Amino acid sequence: MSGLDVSVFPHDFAWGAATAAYQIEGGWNMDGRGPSIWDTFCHAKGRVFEDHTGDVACNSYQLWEEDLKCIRQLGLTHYRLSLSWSRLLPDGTTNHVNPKGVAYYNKVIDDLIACGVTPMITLYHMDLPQALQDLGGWSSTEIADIFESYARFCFKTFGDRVKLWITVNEPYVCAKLGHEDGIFAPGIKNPGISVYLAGHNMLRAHTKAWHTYNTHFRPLQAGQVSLALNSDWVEPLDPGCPKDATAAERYKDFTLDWFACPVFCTGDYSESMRARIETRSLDLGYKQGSRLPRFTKSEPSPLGTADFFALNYYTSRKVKDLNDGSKKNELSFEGDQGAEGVVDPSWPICGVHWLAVVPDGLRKLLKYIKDMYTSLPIYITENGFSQMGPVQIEDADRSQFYQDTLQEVGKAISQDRVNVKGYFAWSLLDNFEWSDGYSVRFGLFHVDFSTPELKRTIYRSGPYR
Ligand code: PNW
Repeated sequence: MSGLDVSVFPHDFAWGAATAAYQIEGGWNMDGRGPSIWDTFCHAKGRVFEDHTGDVACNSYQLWEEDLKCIRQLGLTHYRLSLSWSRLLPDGTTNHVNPKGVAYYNKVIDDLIACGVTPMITLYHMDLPQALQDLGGWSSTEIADIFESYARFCFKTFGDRVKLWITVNEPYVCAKLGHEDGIFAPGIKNPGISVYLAGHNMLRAHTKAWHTYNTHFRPLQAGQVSLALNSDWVEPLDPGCPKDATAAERYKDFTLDWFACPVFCTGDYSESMRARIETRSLDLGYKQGSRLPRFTKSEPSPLGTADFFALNYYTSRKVKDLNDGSKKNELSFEGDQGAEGVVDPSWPICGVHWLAVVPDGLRKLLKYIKDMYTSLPIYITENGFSQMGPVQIEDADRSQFYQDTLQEVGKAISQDRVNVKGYFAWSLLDNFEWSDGYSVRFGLFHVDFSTPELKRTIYRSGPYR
């Protein structure tokens, strides 16, 4: 890519692209794969744009070699993919292992390594085995131990070759969109309650998996494990208004800090988040104990359970106070948060409505993470730009986006001294964009979903650096 000064990036910088199993694989019922919550969610009509499903998606289950060609064509050093839990363990437990699932991922990993591409593997990217949802899913206490067994199985099976692991991708999005808003699988709308329970159990699951790796696998395999946290960069809407300033702090409490504080700061949720939820529970007459669960002494602490910081960054927000707004007396996550993130009118929107393009927000967020949370290396595990409407292979705007963004990452490295180790563009391919189906395209490669060949064509922005 022209114009970008790559000399500020370390020579061993990870230049990657990311995908997720349900979004690309298809083969939803092939070779013994069990159903996941996204199969169920999509097959129930009326939940996803035009009832699109991931049944076939990019058919990466059968067309992996095509994906590998794309990865090689871009000259990527790293590829981030996720494992379909129910392809490996159809009922979610290690009681039944699907050998064809194991063989598929073994081939993917071996091919990547043979081509000099380092795999980064996500264990959980939104697609819980349906059999586990039937037992209560992320709302059940038992899920943490079941996840730990799954993680142990994956470390044992693939960890001789895989050295970079993400346990859970975006616990915020899974908890909030899946258990509060109900617009992601499993489609639960139980405002103000399930969201905290699901988030808590994801943290417990992550913690157990990290400890298992640390104790039993790290000595032999010498890899690194983290969880991927999504965050916007946020500032008060009116910096001169104290209410907006407090609201911006609350916004952070309930988004990045919700997960980052337990893992990187204290081993627990922040005092301010806890106090806020407790006060509002009392005020609203909610008497069934704390809506924000507690970590217990009988389990390992989440503190220190990350070997690097994995950040998914897409956009920024200006935050305004909502404390006295319409949600004041509502038992809900947004009521608890008492803050609303708005888009600055000067920010361009790309494709999806929520994605305002703010490259310098990434630089600010990287510095903030270094200052507030950790001096560990940071991988940007997702960042991207979407397209809607007519396909534009000549996507000059997206090329510009990558150039601007990487410029900002370069400044974070050279001027702010943030230890950024890698950048993964979301996504290698146009794919199944959750509730938006195939109407939103994030790929470095276009995929022609109208024909069974699912032909991949490089966008102009594909060679993003
Ligand atoms: C991330 N939102 O999710 C995911 O990790 C990817 O699987 C996904 O394709 C990508 O971002 C692009 O959306 C998000 O509504 C899903 O704000 C939804 C939101 C943000 C991130």
